[in-house]
Amino acid sequence: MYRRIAAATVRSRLSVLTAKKTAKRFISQKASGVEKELVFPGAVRSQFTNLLRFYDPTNDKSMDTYRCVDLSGSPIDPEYNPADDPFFSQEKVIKLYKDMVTISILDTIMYDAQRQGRLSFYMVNAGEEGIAVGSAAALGKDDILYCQYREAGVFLHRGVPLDEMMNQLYANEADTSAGRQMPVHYQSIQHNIHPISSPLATQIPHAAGAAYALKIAGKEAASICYFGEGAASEGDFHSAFNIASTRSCPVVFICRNNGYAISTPTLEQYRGDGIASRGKGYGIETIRVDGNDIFAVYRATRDARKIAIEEQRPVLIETMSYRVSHHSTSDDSFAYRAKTEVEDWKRRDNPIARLRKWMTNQGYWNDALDADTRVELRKEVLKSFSKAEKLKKPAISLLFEDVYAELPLNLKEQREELAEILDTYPENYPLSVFKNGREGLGDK
Ligand SMILES: Cc1ncc(C[n+]2csc(CCOP(=O)(O)OP(=O)(O)O)c2C)c(N)n1
Ligand SMILES: [Mg+2]
Repeated sequence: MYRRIAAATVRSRLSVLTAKKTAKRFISQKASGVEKELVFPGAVRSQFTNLLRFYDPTNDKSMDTYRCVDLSGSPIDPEYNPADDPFFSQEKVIKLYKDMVTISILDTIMYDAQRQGRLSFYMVNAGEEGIAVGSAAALGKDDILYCQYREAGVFLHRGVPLDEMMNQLYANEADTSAGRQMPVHYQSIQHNIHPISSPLATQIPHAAGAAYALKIAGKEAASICYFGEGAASEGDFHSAFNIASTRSCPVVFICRNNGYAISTPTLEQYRGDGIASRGKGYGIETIRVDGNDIFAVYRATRDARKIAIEEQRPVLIETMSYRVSHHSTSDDSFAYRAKTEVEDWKRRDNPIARLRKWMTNQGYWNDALDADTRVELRKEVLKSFSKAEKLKKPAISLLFEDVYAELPLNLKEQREELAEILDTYPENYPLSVFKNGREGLGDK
């Protein structure tokens, strides 16, 4: 059962840990007698050998990939059957399924809308809906979340309204990021999800730092960090993993390994055993799971979160998937991968089809229900879409606000200059699309 730990217990445990560490540090500096070997402080568990052998990691067995439901939707874990897990009531499973389907419908509509020039950019989640929704289902409301950009399901499942996501995509006057971010850079203060940041991997050290803060404050919550396997090539990944490990930070790292970093396939990104082997390298407990199996993702995240909070240390989950879509609307992936490769994946397996098979086996679902549900969800997405599209763009004054408490001289000058240009050439600037039009900038 889940062990609850009070803030005071965490704090006292931390001070004991610090005291023990200090004591240990002194002992390891001392010789422990002539008859005993000295232990090198840099590898205290290493044994001496008289054989000169280079360690070759390519001889290691690759880390297993955990799944509890197979391609046909049948349970295969002798120790765990989702049908017996009280968490997966019929109602709950249908909610998980609907969230995944909603994201996939959102993807289709927004991808096409971008192609029609109605928004500037979009990134689809196809093939990775199970990772986002399944992991989000295992999190607590006080957990602090950091996403990359292909985790729309996390936002939706955590309760961020579709309207709010759509407002962000349209960068309209109701957008919580005030129209200052690219589309798909969602955020939600209310749901403890930090804004998505375009420069890759910046969220990883942030998440490690937030976890350290949670530890110091003795909070019963974890920091949760999503990133792609490509982002794991950044220096930020390595510094974050090392600080999280050495400071024992309660953070769950969730890597989505979808086989590509834009056009670079994983075969060209690394030679090791995926990203999981790096967790091992940093002394972080690690599991690799099948990202198409929402139950496996949920279960791994639930257990990882428990370890992070109860044992106050980081955990890595490498979720395996395949990026079915182009990287973004700015990419044409058929320039670097075969269409047949993508078609094969689409046909063989995906998280939505897998859960649907399981639900059908359970008698929870059938084709008619599925068709009706999809029609309903499509209507909901389209309703949000047309509401967001009708709203105006944010007021122009927001170009200058929210950075300094008081506008510095150089920005005041730029603002005056902009006002002058807008007033001189009104025919070239259709200000009616912005909230309060020209008035939205204020006086010169
Ligand atoms: C610092 C930085 N370098 C490069 C980019 C350009 N870029 C955006 S996404 C991406 C690939 C990331 O791949 P991965 O982390 O595997 O995520 P995926 O797109 O596969 O979900 C790159 C190189 C960037 N945004 N930031
Ligand atoms: Mg990737």
